[in-house]
Amino acid sequence: MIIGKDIIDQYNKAGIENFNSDFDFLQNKLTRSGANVSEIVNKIADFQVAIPSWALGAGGTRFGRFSYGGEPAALEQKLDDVGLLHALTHSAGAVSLHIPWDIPSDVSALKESAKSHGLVFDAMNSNTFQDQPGAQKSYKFGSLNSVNEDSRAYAVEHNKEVIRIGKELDSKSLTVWLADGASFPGQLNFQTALSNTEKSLKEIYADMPEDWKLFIEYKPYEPNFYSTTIQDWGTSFMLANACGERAFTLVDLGHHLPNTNIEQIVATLMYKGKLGGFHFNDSKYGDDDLTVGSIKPYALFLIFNELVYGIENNKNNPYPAWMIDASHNIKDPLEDLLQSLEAILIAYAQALLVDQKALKTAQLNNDVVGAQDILQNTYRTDVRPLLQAARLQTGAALDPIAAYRNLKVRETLISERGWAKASGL
Ligand SMILES: [Mn+2]
Repeated sequence: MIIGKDIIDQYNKAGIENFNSDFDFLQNKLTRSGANVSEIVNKIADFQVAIPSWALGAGGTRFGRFSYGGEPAALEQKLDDVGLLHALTHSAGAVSLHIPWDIPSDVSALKESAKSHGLVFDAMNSNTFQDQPGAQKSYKFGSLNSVNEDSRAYAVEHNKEVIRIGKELDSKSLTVWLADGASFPGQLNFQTALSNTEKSLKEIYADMPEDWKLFIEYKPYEPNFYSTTIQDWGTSFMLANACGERAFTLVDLGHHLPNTNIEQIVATLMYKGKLGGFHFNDSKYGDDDLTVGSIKPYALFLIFNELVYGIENNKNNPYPAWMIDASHNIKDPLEDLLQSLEAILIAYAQALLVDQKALKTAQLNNDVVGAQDILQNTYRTDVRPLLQAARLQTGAALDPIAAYRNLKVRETLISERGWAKASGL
């Protein structure tokens, strides 16, 4: 299924009058307070978030998985789904592949398909957290950190293969997330595990083309429940520094213990020019991978406030690679991703509206009440008409979820692909 611009334009007609009235109201209000509304709308229109190939079908838990009708069965269909999201929002202009789940059989055909949807290939993801059918070495007791030299070499070689495939697709970065760790005290020597990981990552880093970046993700626990070798931002930061200047830390919102101050981690990493990538999701308890902004929207805003500050003030930090890393267990995966994109852009728009000059003055005067008011007044502004203006400008849908339902996208996918999940997710 392909949603053409003419269909979206036609659909938008019904909502244009309400939009104009909502936008005029907000524009007047924001202009009065000194905001440059058209500049902000342009920034929202430019903001692109990568969709990972594994988020397009129903996820699951360790207890089970409930399939969703019309799920993509092959890589080409996954690209088509991201294309649908991009047509509706014009903010999902990149796809992030996972090897070996997404090994392309025909690279040039895949690149052609991506181009037709207006998509680029973002960071490549390696997988050393499970053994593949026919694997010659096992990762059961670790991959890059393994005490077994053969398993380490096997895992390093896999990452090199991911780089090779990524090069063919014009990707420019590799994300490494490791499940490596221990489930019981005494199982691993912490220092040996860390040293092996560092050596392995340096080998992978040395294999990357000059214009590639390495993103090192961290996570405190799960699947190992006693220790994880790259457990926190500090360990990732240390390893990135050990690898070199094109290695960076990647922050995944769900990879923190409860109540961690993630906005402060973001600020610290950007201050040192080491925040490379960012994975969006939300959680109540652990790495729940829920829809972005569904549980802690204010925390998301505070994080974006630091991201925007860092983008504007820390020129030593590269522009971060954005990706949604969520799992949809009961919702329509595409509707869930549309909700996540909306939440991301709302937080981004609000962060762009923070009066940084007034905030700095309040901070210099130790005006605690004033500083809090500046942030909360912005957070309490309904910025959705700005998102709609950006979408109208780029030919996307005024209300992507309503358009998705109105155009019967899921029903069409089910009729095209059927109910049964074939493979590949
Ligand atoms: Mn992640």
